[in-house]
Order: sequence, then C-alpha cells, then structure tokens
Amino acid sequence: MNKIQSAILTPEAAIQKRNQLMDDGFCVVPGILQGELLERVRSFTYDFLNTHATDPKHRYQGSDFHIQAERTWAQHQDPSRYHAPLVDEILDLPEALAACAELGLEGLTDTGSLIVLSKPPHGPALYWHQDSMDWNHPKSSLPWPSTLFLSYYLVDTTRQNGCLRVIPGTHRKRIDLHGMLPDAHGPEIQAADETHEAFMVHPDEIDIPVKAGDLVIADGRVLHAAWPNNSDQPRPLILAWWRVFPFPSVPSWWTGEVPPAIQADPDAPYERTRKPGQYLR
Ligand SMILES: O=C(O)CCC(=O)C(=O)O
Ligand SMILES: [Fe+2]
Repeated sequence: MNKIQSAILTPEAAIQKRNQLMDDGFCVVPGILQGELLERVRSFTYDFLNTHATDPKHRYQGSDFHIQAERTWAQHQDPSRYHAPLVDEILDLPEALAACAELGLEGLTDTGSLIVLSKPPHGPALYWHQDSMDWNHPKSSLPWPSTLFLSYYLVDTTRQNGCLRVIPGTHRKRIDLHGMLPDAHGPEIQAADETHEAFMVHPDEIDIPVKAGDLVIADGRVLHAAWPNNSDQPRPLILAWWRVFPFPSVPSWWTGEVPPAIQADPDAPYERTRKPGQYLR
C-alpha cells in the first residue's frame, strides 16, 4: 500500500516559497532527502566518484556524470551515460513531489536522469552562469519557470566548502554580468582561468548554504555560481532537470494578467540557445 504523504509545508510557507521562486528564481525546502535514502544516495555517489575519473574540462563543476533512471535506460541506452535504479527512486521521491505540488508546480515532468556533480576538497569555484537553452522561445519571458533544477547537496554547505550563490531576480531581469558571460559549460568558459569576470564577486549575490538533503529548487534562467571548496572533504550534489508549466499552460493559481507571450504558436520550431536575447529584459 502506498504511504499517505502528509503535508511538507504549511500553506503559508508553500506560498512564501512559491513567491520566492517567482521573484528571486529559487527556493529551498528543508529536510526532503533523509535517513536511509540519504545514506544510500551518499554511498552511491561517493562510490561512483571514487571509481570514475573526472574530465579536467569539468574542473569548475567538479564533475558532470549523467546517470539515467532505469526506466529510461530500458527505452534509450545512451553510451555516454550511466544508469541506476536509485535514480528512479530519487526522481519519484514522494516527499519531493509532495513539496512541489504544495508549491503549485504544475505539469512537472522529469527528464529521466540526474547529474552527479562533485566538488573535490580544495576544488575551484564554479563560474557564474545560467543553464537555460530556451532563450529563443517566448516562454523565456514568462514570470513562471518552464525548466527547473532540483538539487540535493549531500553534505551541509557553507561558504567555506563551496555553497551555491545566486543573484536573485536575474531569471527575468538582465544585469551587467549577463553581457560578460560565455555560454554555460561550453569550451570558452572551460578554458578560462579564475581571473575571468565569470568568477567575480557580484554586489547583488547571496549565499545559499543548506543542510544535506534540503531540496533546492531553482529556475534554469537564474544566474548562479558556487564558492571554492576550501575544506578537506568533498562537497557532492545530485541535480535533476525538470520541465514545468508546459507551454502554453498558465499556472492555475495565477491571478495577474496573462502575458501576451502565451499566444505564441506552441508548435513553432525554435533553435536552442544559451544566450539570452529579446526575452530577457
Ligand atoms: O555546484 C553547484 O553548486 C551548482 C552546479 C551547477 O549549477 C551546474 O553544474 O550547472
Ligand atoms: Fe547550473
């Protein structure tokens, strides 16, 4: 019998977090991955990282291993990827899905895999970037997200061991930094050294320190980075991409004016690009 999932957040907290996701581009739901499952995810991740060499081009991300859920592996075996049943468990985690439902994240669909990102002891900072590839699509101008990353850090994070940093609001508002950044995770930034502007300390940035197993939910459009790991311990995380509010749907809870961008032809083809254009004001 399925376990009945009780509420994760009070209704007030759920609205506060949803507003934060809309306004700032991220929010954190504490204590979602816990206990025995957190232990298993930790040992899976440490074993994986101990047995797979990281490519030096991923030194700023620490690593970039894509691990498919068993259910997608059965349909599509991509030789550049790995697979594990634990991925299905993480993507289906009832507490995470319940928290997202309480936030009102409608039409949420996983992409069938997750990414193991390490940050080894004394690993470098991660450069400023945003991960959206949909900047040619009018949905990129909408106040609500179309792509989210959901991550769990597997150790408590602080500025000392390389916590996440965010510049709130940059999922919808262009700032000076946007003009200085190469495409996320591309050859240009991978070849850069840490004097590049993408490693700057920005006056509007904030730290997002979390406890191991907290669920970090972020809009794929928001500018984010991570501090260097100045500790003697690794700072791994697992990150999964999700689609939400499939275009041209409007959140059921939306009370504002419906933006005209929603009228665009949902079937019109568009070229993927990581460069924000006319849809970022
Ligand atoms: O290392 C982190 O904290 C974030 C990783 C990230 O944003 C990325 O790899 O795109
Ligand atoms: Fe990222």
